[in-house]
Amino acid sequence: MKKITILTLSLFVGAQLYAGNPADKLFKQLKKINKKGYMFGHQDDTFYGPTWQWELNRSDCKELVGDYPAVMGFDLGGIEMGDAKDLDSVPFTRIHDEAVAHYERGGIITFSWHPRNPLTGGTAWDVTSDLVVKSIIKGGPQYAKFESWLNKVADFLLTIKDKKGNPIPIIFRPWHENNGSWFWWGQKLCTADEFKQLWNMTQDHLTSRGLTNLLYSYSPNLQGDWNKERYLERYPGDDRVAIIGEDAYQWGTEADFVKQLSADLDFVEAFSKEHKKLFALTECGYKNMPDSTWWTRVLKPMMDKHRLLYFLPWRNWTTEYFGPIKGFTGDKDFVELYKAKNTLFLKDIK
Ligand code: BMA
Repeated sequence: MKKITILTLSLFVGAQLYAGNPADKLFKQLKKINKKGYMFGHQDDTFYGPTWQWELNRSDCKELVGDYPAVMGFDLGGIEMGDAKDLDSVPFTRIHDEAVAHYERGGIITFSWHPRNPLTGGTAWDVTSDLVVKSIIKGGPQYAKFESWLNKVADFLLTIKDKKGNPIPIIFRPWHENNGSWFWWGQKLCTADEFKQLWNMTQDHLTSRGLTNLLYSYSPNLQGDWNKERYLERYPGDDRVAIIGEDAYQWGTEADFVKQLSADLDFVEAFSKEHKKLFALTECGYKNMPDSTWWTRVLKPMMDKHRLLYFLPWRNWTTEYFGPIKGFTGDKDFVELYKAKNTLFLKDIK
């Protein structure tokens, strides 16, 4: 009897492992891809560029190099309000369709979330109160309201399915840039404990809604002087994170950017190795590209020195663009980056 039970149990466990949940499968796929090099990703790639908006079947990346980004980024900001469009005016129906289409063509999908401020009603950047996180975690007056927001996120993410109705694996990176203090969940706006409660509550709630297809990325901002103690202060934990992300823009001088990003990449690479995670530049760029050689002269050499999973320049909007665009400064340089063996676009990961 005992033997039969053990046999049945091990067959069951074996079948579970074999089936694997979608997030585990994606992690394995990413590890394999990472052996070949690092992927190019782009936010809102197929929705608009500085010279066009909302047309179907367009992509600044494809128009420049003849291939789609391997990774496509989308944002959920506004879904919590029941809005039809995200904070950047992209209809959620379009986000849904494009996420599914990118998965069906063999690509990787990532979602960020710039939710409104649940206490003041302002935007994600409303940092007028340092009581926001405290107000939405257990025991807080906005707890029920925030749970209803998480339910709206879950409702939407649960619709991201393939043709057969199976959930599509997604890299989800909530509460990003939390070492800065420009979002209501930032460093000076909540304690480390409150931040971790927020992370856990988000993750546990989405899991309880059946979202086992999310691979979580913890994505602080460029710091320049990480050390273990500082990094671990708000790190949600090895059991809660699969990808160590970093958002890194060149806002100031090139020398400062290179110094800070080189130091951070060294740190996150070592940290990822020790904690068995992958790591990526989950947002990056140089606003409105003023430099014709930045991609291959500044960014690429730093990325080449590390086992990076992907880099994802932010959106190409009219007033602020971060990705490559045909006819714009840096386009020829980006083609050189594209041609390199270790830079991976959609066709390279299929
Ligand atoms: C920021 C800017 C904003 C945008 C937000 C969410 O970095 O690009 O204009 O609304 O990201 O995409």
